[in-house]
Parts: sequence; structure tokens; C-alpha cells
Amino acid sequence: MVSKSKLLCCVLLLSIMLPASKTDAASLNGTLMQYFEWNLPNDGQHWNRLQNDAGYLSDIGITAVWIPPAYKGTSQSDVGYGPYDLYDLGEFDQKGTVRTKYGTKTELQSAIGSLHSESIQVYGDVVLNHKAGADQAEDVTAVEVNQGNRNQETSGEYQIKAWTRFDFPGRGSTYSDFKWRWHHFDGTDWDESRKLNRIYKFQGKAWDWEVSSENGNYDYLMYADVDYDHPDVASEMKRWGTWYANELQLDGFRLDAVKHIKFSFLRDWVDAVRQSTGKEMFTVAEYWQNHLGELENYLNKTNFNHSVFDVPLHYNFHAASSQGGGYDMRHLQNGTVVSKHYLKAVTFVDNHDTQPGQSLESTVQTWFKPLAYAFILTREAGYPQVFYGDVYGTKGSSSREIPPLKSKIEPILKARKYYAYGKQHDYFDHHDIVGWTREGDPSVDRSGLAALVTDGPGGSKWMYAGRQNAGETWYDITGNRSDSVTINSDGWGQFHVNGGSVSIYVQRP
Ligand SMILES: [Ca+2]
Ligand SMILES: [Ca+2]
Ligand SMILES: [Ca+2]
Repeated sequence: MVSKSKLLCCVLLLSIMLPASKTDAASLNGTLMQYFEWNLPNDGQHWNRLQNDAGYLSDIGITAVWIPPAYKGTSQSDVGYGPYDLYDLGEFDQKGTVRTKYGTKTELQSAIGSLHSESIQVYGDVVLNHKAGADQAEDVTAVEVNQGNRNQETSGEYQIKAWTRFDFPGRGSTYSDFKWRWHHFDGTDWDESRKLNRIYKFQGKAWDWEVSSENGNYDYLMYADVDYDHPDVASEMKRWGTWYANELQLDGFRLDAVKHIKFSFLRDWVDAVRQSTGKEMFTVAEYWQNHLGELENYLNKTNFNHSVFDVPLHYNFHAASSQGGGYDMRHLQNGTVVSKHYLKAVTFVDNHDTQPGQSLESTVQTWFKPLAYAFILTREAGYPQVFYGDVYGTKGSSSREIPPLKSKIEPILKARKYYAYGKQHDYFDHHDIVGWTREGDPSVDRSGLAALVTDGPGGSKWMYAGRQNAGETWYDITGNRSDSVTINSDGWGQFHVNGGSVSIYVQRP
């Protein structure tokens, strides 16, 4: 099905107008990179790798990095989502190690210094939902609740041994003298005395609300679930957020697992840390749900004071990549955050949870990755994020791991950095081939582009690239096509794309 739609009447011309600040291109387009994948080696060298990479990241147009959780987890090899001591950034001998999987606090601070000197911001990962690897188990009275409906109690009260006592013997009271006990939590999923795995709710506790209503109430996710109804806990976590930001000179946050945390607390936490640090602290939340309505509810309940990852867009990419051309590419934006709340959407292709073998595995197939990256990196709306595992590949024993796609992603990043400016025109008018153009901005020399992607056969599209670009000859920066296109006197051109591929036409440097 080759698209040769030259007829204006058939062309869906959409231009999304954004506030002047976005197209005030004196500053370059911002691009975030998730600088880790799940299977990094436990060699303590990751902060050093990040430091050594700072110059390269700046060259390819990365303006911010999201680093993995930097605090001590259940063991040295913990990826970071089993947090033991939020104040141990690889500084104290705890859990059998001073460093974390990624290195020491000093190495991290040094890496952040190098990133800042390249004008790259740093966002810290924030795991507030649970604590793991307690120092001792405590006797607690609890009830069992129904796995599928946590509002339903399924046993009488009885005494269990719960891993809820955190004394931090290696750190003592440095930075904070807060010691955690069972009453700072709502529940857990392990009774040490009976070696029994259930979901236990502690005596006198109520699951926090509002959280996701999956499973009745999805407050409980794993380990010892932090009770945000407890005022001492709420104030300690705000104090910690300020300390974390200041100690590492962070510029923002990524909030983990927010659908399991009291929404009103997250809203207050973001406000409080912004106020106490006096910084903007850009914040993006991981609310894992392929349903726009639920994401909108979260944005509403948190007063739109931070952004969310565009999970529905990821699932659209995943679906398109899995259907061997059968996906209707006109639907790529359907139900996405970026289509409705573009100022609150962090767009991404894959992450450490969706990569092969991980808990939310839904990896976008390799052939489609450059198409997906073209979509998030060269269009006007959304704050795009590039995955470390897509650039450098993911490691592991599985033959299904993601191969390094650096050579394919680099030209698209370059297109974003130098060309993706100005008014956008959309051509989402065909079930295989869709395209868009950017007219360019006078303040960015040679800017403007024309992009085409197809999940089916190749073909071409007649698209408007801007009258001000008339007479220019554009080439495909991805290298997938070798032909060039001359923009006619009215600002139009005939742009081609190969089957199952992407082409991004720009002016030669
Ligand atoms: Ca509670
Ligand atoms: Ca929770
Ligand atoms: Ca298709």
C-alpha cells in the first residue's frame, strides 16, 4: 500500500501551537536519558562510567540524566528498588558493603560535578513506597487480607514476626536519628515465625487512600509498606527529600511506583522539597497504567505539580512493533498523555522494567525502535527520554536482550538537537505511512525537518516543510535513504521512506 497522496484535500493538516517558551529556541531542545538498565554489572563502576560519558552525552544532545536509586539496598547487587537506608549513598558499611551496585557516594558526587560542568541536569530516583532488608523482625499483631481485594480481611488478628525494625547500626544517627519501627508501616507480606507469605495489615492500620484502586486498594506492593497516614513518617520523608537533593545537588526527581503511594502525600512532598531547596526540581512520576483516565486522575489529585511517564504511548509503540505492519499508524497517539497533556508527558520507548526478562516486559521490537525514537525526539510535544539499554544494549544471559542501537539513535538525537524546531504539520493520514514536518525556527540556523515512518511497505508523502525553506535541498540524516529532496517554491516536497523504516530529511550542515 504505497501512499502517494498529493491531494491536499486528503492531507490531515494539524499544527499544535505551543507556548512561545517552547519554541523560543535560543535554548536547545531538552532530552532526558535514563542512565541505567536492569542488568548492569555489580562492579561499582557505574558512577565512573557516567562521569566519563558526560562529554559524549552533551555532544549528542542529552540535557538531563535520570540516575538509578543511589542509596543502600538489601545487598550490594540491589538495583535500588529494595531500599534499606535512604541516607546511605554508598558511604557506610551496611548490608555487607560500603559502595552500592553503582559505586560510592564520593564517586557519584564527582560524576554529578562533571555532568553539571557539561550543563547536564541530574534527576534522582525516589523510592518512597516501601523499605527493605530490616535489621530485625518485630512481634506485630496483624490480619491477613485478600490478595485480589485488600479491603477484605480474611483472618482474625494474630501475632506475626515482621521485618520492620531499622536501626542502621553502620550509620548510627548521622544525617537523621529516625529509627523505623512496625508502627511506621501499614503492612508486609512475610511472617518470619511461620515462614508464611500473605498480605498482612498491621493492627490499628488502614491502607492509605487515595491510591490506585486495583485490587480494591493497591497501597501494598512489596516489603514493608510505608504508612503515609503517620505524621512522623510524612515529615521524615520530606526532610530526607531535601537532604537528598542538597547532598547530591540534584536538579529533579523520578518518583517510583506512585500508584501505591498516597497521592496527596506525593503532591505535598513535591511542594515541600521545592520550597525547602528553592529549586524548580523537575519531577516525573512512574504511574504504571495503560489507561489515560487513571493517569489524568493522578495528575488532578497531585494538582498537576509534576509530570508522568507516557505509559500508553509506550504500549502503542509495543503494539505497533509486534503486529508486523498490521498496526494502524494513524492511531499511534490514541489514548496517550502527550496527546492531551503535552506539558506533563515524559515520552519514552522502553525502560529497565519493560526490557526483556523484567517485571513489566513489553519491549518494543528492535526494528521499530528508530521509528519510535523519531516520534518522541522530532515532534513538538512531550519531554522525551532515551533509554541507556537502547543506546548501549542490555546485558544478561537471554538471547532476547536489546542490542546496542547507538548508531541508529545518534542521528535522531542530532535531528532533535539541531533541526526539530518550529511549527509542526502532521500527516497521520495512512494506516502504514505517517509523517510530520517542522518548519524550523529563525533563531536556530538551518533548522526544520521532514520525518516519515512506516510499519508496512515503503512509499512517499507530499508534505509542507515551510515556504521559508523553499529551494533548499534536504537529505535523510538517518542514512536510510540516499535520495535528496528539494523544497519547491511553495514550501512543499515529496519525501520517501523505505519499508518498515524511518527517514528524517534535514538541510545539510
Ligand atoms: Ca495507612
Ligand atoms: Ca504503599
Ligand atoms: Ca500498518
